[in-house]
Amino acid sequence: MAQQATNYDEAKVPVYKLPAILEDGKTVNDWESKRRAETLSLFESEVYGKTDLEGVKTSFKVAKQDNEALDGKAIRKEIVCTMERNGKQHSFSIMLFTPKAVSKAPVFLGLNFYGNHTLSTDSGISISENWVPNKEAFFIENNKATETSRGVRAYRWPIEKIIDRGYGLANIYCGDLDPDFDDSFKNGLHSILGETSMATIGAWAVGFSKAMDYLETDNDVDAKNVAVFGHSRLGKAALWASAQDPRFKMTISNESGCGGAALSKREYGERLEVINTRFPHWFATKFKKYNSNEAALPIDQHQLLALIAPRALYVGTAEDDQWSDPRGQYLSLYEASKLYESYGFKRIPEDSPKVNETRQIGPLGYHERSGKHEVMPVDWANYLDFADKHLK
Ligand code: GTR
Repeated sequence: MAQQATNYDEAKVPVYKLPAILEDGKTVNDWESKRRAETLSLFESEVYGKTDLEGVKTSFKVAKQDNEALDGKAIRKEIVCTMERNGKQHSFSIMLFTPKAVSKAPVFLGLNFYGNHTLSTDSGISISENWVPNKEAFFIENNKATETSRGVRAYRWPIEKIIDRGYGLANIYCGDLDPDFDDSFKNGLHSILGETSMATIGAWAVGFSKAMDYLETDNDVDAKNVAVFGHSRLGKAALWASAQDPRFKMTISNESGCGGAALSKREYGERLEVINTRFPHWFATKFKKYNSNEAALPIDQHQLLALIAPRALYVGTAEDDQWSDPRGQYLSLYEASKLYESYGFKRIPEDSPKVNETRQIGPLGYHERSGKHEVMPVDWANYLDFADKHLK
């Protein structure tokens, strides 16, 4: 299939028309009574597929607990979540650290790329037996995680800092929910579901909500103050989870880009044809209909952000990650801020802030830091400051 050249030139962004989040003259009441549900169902049918867990029974079991984790500062639990339907089961683990200094802690809930054990060198953390990508061959062998990979992603998750600031951290390995390869939806959560339009990002989003079901039962957690966090493809999943599940008080999208926070109709950086070809399992089959035809989309990603209103929402981007279109992610947030305005908050300015300048206005946050596609300490510094305002 011939593919278009990637556009990184602002002057070559086509003239595009974004569907209105809310028609002129309509109110928050119109949004909440009608337009919100219409918008959600468009994302289900055109983009991510529908989350249909009809007939699924879910149970949780605390399988491991260490009350002296992180040199005695934290409690670490491993919770096994089992989902069952028509006699078939699928299980995944939730890793949870909570600070002992706080009786009920607000929590950051995230998904990770290579296993919960990659977040810390703590040898008590179980290593997933499931398929792991071989991409980082130095710590993955034959698609299996091994002891050598303990802590390899700790730099992306400053657990001690999070705990010291009074927050908990919960995490799930995304491959325990649904493996990140095109398996015609046979594995992971799909293995217990019948015919479904839900794709892999949809299955990852389910993980966030199932973890929330558990957090609501944990006495060490303040489940009214949970932030979802995801980087890149997992940022797309975090946004979709929060759009569907209003229990999340705060949402952080770190460089989620195409199919996440970025506007598709700008056709800047990653395009739908590219993402749908390289990752045919991420989105609903119907999304492919818009390959090289973003103009025909009846919705765009600013409406995904609008589904999170009026809750706290932070979009982090990076200057060297033009593939994910930082400007398109900011404009998406700007458009969504018009709905926040209807809720009585301030609309954010249309111009992006300067690189490395943090913009936090009411429930909306944004930065474009210098550097590449990554999760950096400065990203977390901003997210923690934002959380101090919205989760405490
Ligand atoms: C890229 C993909 C992006 C982003 C990224 C990631 O290959 O094109 O949309 O999801 O992967 O997840 O790191």
